[in-house]
Amino acid sequence: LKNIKGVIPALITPFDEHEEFDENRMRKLVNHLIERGMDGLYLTGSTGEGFLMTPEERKKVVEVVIDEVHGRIPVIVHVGAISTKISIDLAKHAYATGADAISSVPPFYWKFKEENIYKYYEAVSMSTPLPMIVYNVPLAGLLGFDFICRLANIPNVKGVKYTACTHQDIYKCKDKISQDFMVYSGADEMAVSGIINEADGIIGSFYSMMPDVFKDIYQKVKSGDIAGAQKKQKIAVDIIEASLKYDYYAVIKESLRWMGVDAGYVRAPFMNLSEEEIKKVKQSFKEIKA
Ligand code: HMN
Repeated sequence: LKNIKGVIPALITPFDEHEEFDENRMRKLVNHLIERGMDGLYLTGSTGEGFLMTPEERKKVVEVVIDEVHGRIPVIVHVGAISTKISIDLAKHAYATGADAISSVPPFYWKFKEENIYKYYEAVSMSTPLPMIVYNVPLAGLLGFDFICRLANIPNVKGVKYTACTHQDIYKCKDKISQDFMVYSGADEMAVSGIINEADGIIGSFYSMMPDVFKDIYQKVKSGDIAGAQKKQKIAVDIIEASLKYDYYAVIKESLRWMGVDAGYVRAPFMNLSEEEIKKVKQSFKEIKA
């Protein structure tokens, strides 16, 4: 995992007007993000609407992206599902297709006990030689610092995607587990904080929409220009908060369209923006002061 650092968009999945995966739009988006200097891609996670797709559809997305990336940047495949069996199948497929790493949310919905979650990560991680990035995200149930340290004992668990707000645990993971244990900060609103707290990279939804802004933020923090980074972060927060009023994967897709990259539509139950909403979003973005 040590070569996977920097700004990593959690890739949206473009669907067409009939909610079918749109391979051509995906290929164009991938090239756009590589041209903007993105350091890796994170596929079929929450942002990729992974839980709304069948395993076969998820596999197709992975195949198309890995083919289009063609080794230019690392690809992390989110293989999380509630069923260990499905996740293992997705993990094996990711490995066979040429992914650089896998990642997974813990099994969710039934509020599984720590032991179930440990066994899940152990089985999925050990089903391929790929490094596994465990995922600490409020939506799926937070893992907690001590449990992350325990999961790090599983040989292939090499990092964590950290979307909780307790950012002190980012550097604590590195200090307690190992400096080689990779931590990716997952809250886009707190990218500066994540990097200051020693995250190796940032993985998030809005990096597809604002790749240049976050690349600049990342480089500024790394070079010690915290004030400059924070100035940009504040603008990004305003844009993110304006987007969160809607189904924001739809806002990301819509705004990519304004920028000349047609990223398609969302899949129900997410909702695309109405004409009226598009006007409102554009207006609220215009009102944000740089
Ligand atoms: C993924 O799994 O696709 C994302 O990487 C998750 C990512 O951390 C995002 N979190 C969620 O979607 C819950 C953030 O980028 C988030 O969208 C952003 O911080 C806005 O709140």
